[in-house]
Amino acid sequence: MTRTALITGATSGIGEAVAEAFAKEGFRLIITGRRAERLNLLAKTLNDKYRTDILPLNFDVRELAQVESNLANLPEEWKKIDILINNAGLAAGLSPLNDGSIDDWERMIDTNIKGLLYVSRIVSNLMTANGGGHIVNIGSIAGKSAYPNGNVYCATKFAVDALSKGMMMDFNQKNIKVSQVCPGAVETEFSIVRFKGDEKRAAAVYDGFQPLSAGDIADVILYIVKAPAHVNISDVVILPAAQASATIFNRKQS
Ligand code: NDP
Ligand code: 8X3
Repeated sequence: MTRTALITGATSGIGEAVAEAFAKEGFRLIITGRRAERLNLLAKTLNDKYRTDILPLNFDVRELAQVESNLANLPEEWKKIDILINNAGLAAGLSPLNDGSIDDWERMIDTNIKGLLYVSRIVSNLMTANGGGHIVNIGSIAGKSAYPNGNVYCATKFAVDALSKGMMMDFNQKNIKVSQVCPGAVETEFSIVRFKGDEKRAAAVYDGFQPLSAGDIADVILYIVKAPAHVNISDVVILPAAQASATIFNRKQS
């Protein structure tokens, strides 16, 4: 039977690559993000290319009222969500805690933790009503090990790690699988967002080694959601071959 997946943050990077991989697989998709133009273009492109039904929902995961009005009132034919990919997220800034921007902290906490919670609460209830489902949270190597100046971003991803474990326990009796995928360095818009549009500083993050692509992460997520019903791949760390920890990279100087 055709499965339906909801992917948050599908307007770029990992979320967009997952949307393409899932559409190619024939899944029906609910895709979300704040940038409406990109979202609608992606929906049209994937629909034209793969002929699968796509519902674009334009909202900010930080705004509870927007999350509720979009997800609690889904059209009847979209209420059976089989897979939720909690992907929307960001890092903002990279500085010692004493120099940190309160606004950056709030953006990260509100998006990466509270947004994931708002979406998961509603969708897990829909899944329960439909007899089960599969939630995949996008954590990070930053949620396994903190690194200098990463303080609040790392804390939000440690929270995702804890929530993934807690959700797996809470949903164990509800036939909802919970998985977490924790990437290392993936070249997306992530660093451009972190450094507030400074493309040179963002590019330097990936200097001298081959980072992961968003497609590499999408491949892993597709594998996880296609595992047999009795199998849950609960926690995956995926790193570039040149990365050995949150801070150790084998960079070749050119
Ligand atoms: P991108 O910046 O390319 O994509 C982030 C996505 O999140 C965009 O689609 C963006 O959409 C969406 N998003 C951000 N804030 C909000 C919000 N408030 N409401 C709704 N959507 C939002 O980065 P990545 O693809 O790399 O990041 C995806 C996830 O992967 C994040 O959770 C990130 O922490 C995680 N990750 C990334 C790694 C990397 O190295 N790139 C490594 C490990 C984890 P829009 O702006 O349109 O709202
Ligand atoms: C993104 C990876 O190491 O830049 O979560 O924090 S890192």
